[in-house]
Formats: sequence, structure tokens, C-alpha cells
Amino acid sequence: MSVSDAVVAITTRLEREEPSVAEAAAAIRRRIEGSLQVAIAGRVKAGKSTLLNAMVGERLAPTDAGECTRIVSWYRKGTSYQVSARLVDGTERPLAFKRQDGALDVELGDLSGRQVRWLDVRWPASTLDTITLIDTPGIASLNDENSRRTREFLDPDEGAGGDADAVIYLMRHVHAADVAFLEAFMDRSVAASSPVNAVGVLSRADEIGAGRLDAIESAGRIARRYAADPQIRGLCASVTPLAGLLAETGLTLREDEVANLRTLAAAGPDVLERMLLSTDEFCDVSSSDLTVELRRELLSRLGMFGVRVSLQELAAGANTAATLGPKLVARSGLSELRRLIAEHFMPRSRILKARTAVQALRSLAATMRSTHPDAAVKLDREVEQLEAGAVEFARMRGAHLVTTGEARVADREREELERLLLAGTPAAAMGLAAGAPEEEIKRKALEGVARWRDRAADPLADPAVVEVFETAARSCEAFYVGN
Ligand SMILES: Nc1nc2c(ncn2[C@@H]2O[C@H](COP(=O)(O)OP(=O)(O)O)[C@@H](O)[C@H]2O)c(=O)[nH]1
Ligand SMILES: [Mg+2]
Repeated sequence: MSVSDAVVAITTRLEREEPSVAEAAAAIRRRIEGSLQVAIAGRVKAGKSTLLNAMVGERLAPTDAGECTRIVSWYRKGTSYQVSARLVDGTERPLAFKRQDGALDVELGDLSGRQVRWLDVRWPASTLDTITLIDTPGIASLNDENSRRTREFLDPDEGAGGDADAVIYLMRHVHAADVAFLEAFMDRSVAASSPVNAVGVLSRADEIGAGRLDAIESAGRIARRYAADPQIRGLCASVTPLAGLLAETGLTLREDEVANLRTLAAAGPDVLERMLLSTDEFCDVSSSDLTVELRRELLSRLGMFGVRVSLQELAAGANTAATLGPKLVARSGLSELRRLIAEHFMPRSRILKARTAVQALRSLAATMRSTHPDAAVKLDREVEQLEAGAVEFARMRGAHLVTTGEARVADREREELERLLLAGTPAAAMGLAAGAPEEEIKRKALEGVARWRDRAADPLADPAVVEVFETAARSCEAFYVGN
């Protein structure tokens, strides 16, 4: 039985036998059958909402300022367009919304942001088919209101939800404070507690190097350096650079904006060269026939780098929204982030959801302890058995120990173990190409069982390392028998 089946078996039993928690158990069951919930976390202004829009391909999340940017918001697949607010008092209220230049504008009406626990946006976008995205206000400092809301959301012990299965963590320029902060906040938050379910994004990558055309390449080098930093490796599995704004705008580019870019381009290369030096030069009235207001609009949609890239692509012939948009997306780094999500989260979606469910079952048992002690003990025992029996959980724990450095192994072995314990498919775990023949996987797996078992027998090895080697052997065994 897979772990998700095992979770469903437990919740079904509770629904049948324990009326007091039947509803909560049903909610856990529905969660495990639903889509993967991915939270977007990081500091205020890191570009979280912009990235969410790029991932959805529509401007749903409000960026910059405004009351709604300070509220945790869920974006999930719906059969129609619907927005509602879940209030602090537990009730739900439908909200009015409109779209302005493609951007969703939710009206809180007479509600104040403080009364709202979270916003629920249901949207019929195919990008939300398998993944629900959660936009968080972000952390600015440990005691401000946004940070409290974000932490409350990410940390189930603090009450509200705590419902993310995985996290995309945005960092702008990682300086020491960022990392210290990230650690403080990851320690306490379940969803983000481990590199097994977190990926990092070096955001606003186009701003690195003052918007020069090689900005993304420089950002890529910095991202690789971060990814190799042991401290960051302990927090997220990899770091990829992204110019979220370029992706968002590329996917939502309008014909009138391209027309404005064409007007701009008519100024000629010498004038343009000067205009692109700074925002002041760009907005200098005499430089172009385009109104200053429209120039500012282009800057806010594209950034200086995006304007530069657009002019270059216009000159090369991409002069409609349908041709220029995809060029911008291609330069943004979005496809690499999509690949990361497809490889790091999606194949493991069921186990990541099971992990969240197990945590939910544990807290359910805790709430039952005073009123239904026997039932609580029974539930605790079931969850324990499930955790101990599932090789998937052991792999996740092993991966956590290796990537965080809690189990110290040689670099070469670490890479192999990370692959073995984190990969989504048996072939990938064995270091083989997708579609490798069954016998080849079995042969490698069998060789792995012997080798890792041998390593685990080292009498001088640290207990965490022994656990990792044993788990590696156990995973190889599971791959050998075809699990
Ligand atoms: N140049 C540039 N600006 C960005 C990028 N992503 C976001 N921004 C801008 O940074 C500001 C904050 O972005 P937002 O997505 O609201 O950040 P959040 O607070 O993390 O949700 C907005 O003005 C965005 O237009 C990016 O990739 N490049
Ligand atoms: Mg935001």
C-alpha cells in the first residue's frame, strides 16, 4: 500500500468511527486527493506576486502596494471565476472583483485587511490544474504584521492553515541577514522545514548588473554559487535565477504596449542609447514622442532590462505581442523554474502531500488527547506505523539529513545519495536516463543494495550517516523489487 493509500485508510476509519473529528479527517482525505499546494515565500518585495502571475500566465496577484498584497491568498483551479474571503471569525464572504488592463482587482468593500484570514481565488486556468499556488505577504522583520501572517500561515502550530506541501523561496541578493532570517523562519515552519520540498529562486535577476543585457547570465553564476553554499543547500534543493517581471509581462503583453515600444524605437539608436542609461534619461520629455506617462508604464511592466531586450527584439523583427511576448519569456528563466518544479515537486507530489497529511493527523491526535484519550493513542500509533513502514518517508528523511549536512558524507557520495533519495523516478534515482530498460535499473539497484549496506556496516560511522546509508540500501531494495 502506498503512503497516500495508507493515509486515506486512516482518515476513512476516523470518518466512520470518530464523529468528533470526522469532518477534520474528511478534510485531510480531500487534501491528499487534491492538487499539490505550493507556497511562495520570501521577503516583502522579493517579487513573489509577480512570480505567481508568471506561473499562472495571468495577472491575478496584486503586486507592489495595496491592502490585498498583505493578505495570504490562495489561487486554485475553479470551474468559473470566483473570489471569496475567509474571515478571522471563520465565516466566508464572496467578494466583488474586476479586471483592469488584465490585472485582477479584488474589492474588499467594507472589510478591513485585519478581518481577513485569507483570500480564496478560483480561476479556470489550466496552469492551476495540478498545482495550487499560495501567495504570502512575506517577511520583512520578525515582528511586523506581514511577517506574523506569513509565519502563522507557514507554521501550523500557530493556527492558520499551515497547509503548504512545498515552498518556492525567493531571495533577491542573499546577504548574511537573509540567510539567518531564512533559517529562523524555516526551522519553525513545517512546509519549509526541509530542502526536500523547497526550491530557491534568485529573483529580480534582471536588476543584477544594472539591467545590462548579460544580467541573467550573471545572475545564473550567482545562483550557482548560492546553490553550492552549504548554508543555502540546507534550506532549498537548488537555486535558479528568474526575471519574474519579464516573464509576467511576456505572457500578458498587449498590442498597445508593443505599439508604444515601436514609437519609442522610432527615436533612433543614438537617442535610445542615452535614454536607456537611467530612469531620468528615459523619462526626459524631449527624447521621444511617447508621453512620459506611457514611458513610465512601460518601465513598470518591463523594467529597464525588459525595455532594452524588447527594443533589441523589435529591431530583429518581433514586432507584435504574439511574437515579442514569447521572446521575453524565453529570456526570463521561467522555463528553468518550471523544469525544476516538474522534476523536484511533481513526481513526488503524492509523498509531499502525504507528509503534510501525516502532520495534520498528528495534530488531530493531539487535539483528541484530552477528550478522547483512547482514540488519540490509537491514531498516534497508526501514524507511527505508517511513518516507520514507508520507505518513501525514510527516503525523505535521509535526503533531509544529507542535504542539510546533518549527516556528513564525502561530496561525491553526497551527490549520489541526493539523487538516489530525491529523484522522482527509479531510473533517475539510479542515475539512468528516462526510459532506461527495467533490467538496467534492477542491476544498478542490486549493486546499490550491496554497496550501501556495506557502507552502513562501518563501525566508526556517525549514527546519522549510518541511517542514511541504510535508507539508501532500503531504497535500492525497493527499486529492485519494482516499487
Ligand atoms: N525589474 C524587476 N522588477 C520586478 C521583478 N519582479 C518584481 N518586480 C517589481 O518589484 C516590485 C515588487 O514585486 P511584488 O511581486 O509585488 O513583490 P512581493 O512583495 O514579493 O509580492 C514590483 O514593483 C514589481 O514590478 C523582476 O523580476 N524584475
Ligand atoms: Mg506580494
